[in-house]
Amino acid sequence: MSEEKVEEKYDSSAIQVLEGLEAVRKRPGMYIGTTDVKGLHHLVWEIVDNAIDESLAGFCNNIEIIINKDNSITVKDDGRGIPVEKHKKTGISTVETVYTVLHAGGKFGGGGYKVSGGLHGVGASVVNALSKWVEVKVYKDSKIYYIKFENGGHTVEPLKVIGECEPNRTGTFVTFKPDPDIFDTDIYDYNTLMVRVRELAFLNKGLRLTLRDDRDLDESTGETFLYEGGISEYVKFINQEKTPIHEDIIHLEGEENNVMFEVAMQYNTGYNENIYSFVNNINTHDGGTHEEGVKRALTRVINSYAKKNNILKEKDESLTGDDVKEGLTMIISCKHPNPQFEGQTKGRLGNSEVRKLADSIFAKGFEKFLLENPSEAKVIIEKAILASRARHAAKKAREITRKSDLAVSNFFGKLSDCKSKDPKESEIFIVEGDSAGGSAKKGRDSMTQAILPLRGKILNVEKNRLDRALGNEEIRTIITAFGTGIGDEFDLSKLRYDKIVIMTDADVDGSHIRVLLLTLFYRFFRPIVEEGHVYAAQPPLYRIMHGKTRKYVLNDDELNEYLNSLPENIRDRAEIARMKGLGEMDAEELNETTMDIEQRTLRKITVDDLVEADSIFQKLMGEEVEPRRKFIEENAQYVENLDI
Ligand code: 28F
Repeated sequence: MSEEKVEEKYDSSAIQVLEGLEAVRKRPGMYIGTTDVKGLHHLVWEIVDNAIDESLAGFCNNIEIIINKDNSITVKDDGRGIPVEKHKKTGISTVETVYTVLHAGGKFGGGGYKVSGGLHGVGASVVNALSKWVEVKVYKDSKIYYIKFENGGHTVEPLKVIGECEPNRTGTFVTFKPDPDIFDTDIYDYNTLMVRVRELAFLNKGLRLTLRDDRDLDESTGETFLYEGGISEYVKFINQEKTPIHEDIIHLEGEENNVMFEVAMQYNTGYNENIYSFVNNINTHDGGTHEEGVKRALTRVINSYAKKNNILKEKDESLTGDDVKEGLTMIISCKHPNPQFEGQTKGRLGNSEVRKLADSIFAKGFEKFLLENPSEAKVIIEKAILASRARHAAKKAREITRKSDLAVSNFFGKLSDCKSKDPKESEIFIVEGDSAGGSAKKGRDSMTQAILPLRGKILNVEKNRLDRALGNEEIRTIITAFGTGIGDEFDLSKLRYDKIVIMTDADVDGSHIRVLLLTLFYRFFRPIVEEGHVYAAQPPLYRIMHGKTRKYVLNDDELNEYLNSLPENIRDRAEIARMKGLGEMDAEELNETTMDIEQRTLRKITVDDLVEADSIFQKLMGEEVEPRRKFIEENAQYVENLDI
């Protein structure tokens, strides 16, 4: 093609490039979901996914992620290196094409959710569009190539060779700085990155992932994750604070019409199911056909094995899906060339053909395991039978609860309900003890604020099944007050309050009650937490008096900030009192500091990372005392700092 031809071609595609990236800057949410802290972290995953794709292709074994001092991010891989020769369609190098031409397969764009697994560089141009600058280095053919983009993807340093490297050294290094004009925050959170990097290591066995934080002035911190055992090690990790009921982690895998399918599972003595499923490393929080196929097969295989081996009598009722999932930790990982994601957050796999495929691969493998391990099979089935008996007992207990509590005055004796019957404006404050209950009743707005004083400690539901929980007076009162029912009868639309505020003291005792309540909500009322109805009240820690002014502050930082804001002479005379607890605040103080909608500060409790939250609950509420004692000592105020 003659020079001017290429020239003219380049202009037209150059315009298309800028229009494409401009579109991303105009509506970033279309491509990365949000521009809050979640969107900021999503940029990292777009680049890391491209390195992971190079690993899936079999050419990359190491990926390094570095948080630089300026909160820019560097991602390095030792793959083949993005091709540098001219791209036939665009007339510019492939690496520049990958970073400047918007691909149709973007997230929420054409073709639904971001398709990873082999389609290199899908998200790279989106990251470029939303970055202040991006630098790419490619190591290949004994050379180091370099290209730089600025202000949303403009090429400011065209591709050039900047050095030599050893002939067998290949890879791609990308550094980008998110554009502060696009994102609410540009501060990266190490823990957020760590949890997902660790998960990617579990999901991609044998791939080494290193995360390093160079922002701390004197020393950089970092961790390396490498799991040869893949998702079996993920199950072991989740079960580390639990007590397994069979030694080995069961691992099954299979492939049918180039869909890869893998399951790892292990039962523990607990009562909760921890089942996490993934498609092409994407966490399908809302499940989908892969999960449904496995669960269907699990129930069928366990029932048929139990009947065949006379562990269940013919006349016995079959075990349900819930019975066979009690205490089960399971990771399902599916690799699919053309996944269809459904739902608001694209967290559900929709491909219908996967249901049967998952069912048959799982059933074959699990049947084989049960036949080859009769003693493990017996232990697993007996646990499901116990769960089934508890389910029947819970049903009976619930019947008793419904009849007795609603009628018996003792329930209403406990709850000081609000006058309004409109859930949208109603709030319920759960307080510890009658003294706090007393001042809360006096200090509240009785139109919209209900008070539920807890007299005793509520049961630790982490260590008890639903039927035991229903035997606990305090828990029955909470269930009746919420109005939603519990367990498989739970109905969020019946929730009688928009806000459920845990108002306990900031001391260890108060934190313990808060954790017991959170465990109860997390285990048996999870949608209430997921929908953001649960809050922790933030009672003040200090009262500062000077002249007629009374100022309350939540913590040490606010105390220093307020004192520094006072003129020298007033500051010296100010009287600072540390608040002992809610119980010794009078009604007016409690109202103006902690309850009054205009003045209070509530911390919303969100279940953001199930695995993390689950392991924290395990530490605090599980059987093993050691992890709990250590953890509470370290984090007595943990709920203040942790959005669980
Ligand atoms: C730090 C981020 O982006 N790594 C990548 C490759 C390797 C190839 C490639 C990428 C255009 C669309 C094919 C090399 N040699 N790390 C990364 N490594 N992209 S992105 O190709 C992109 C082409 O698909 C590559 C031979 N084949 C592919």
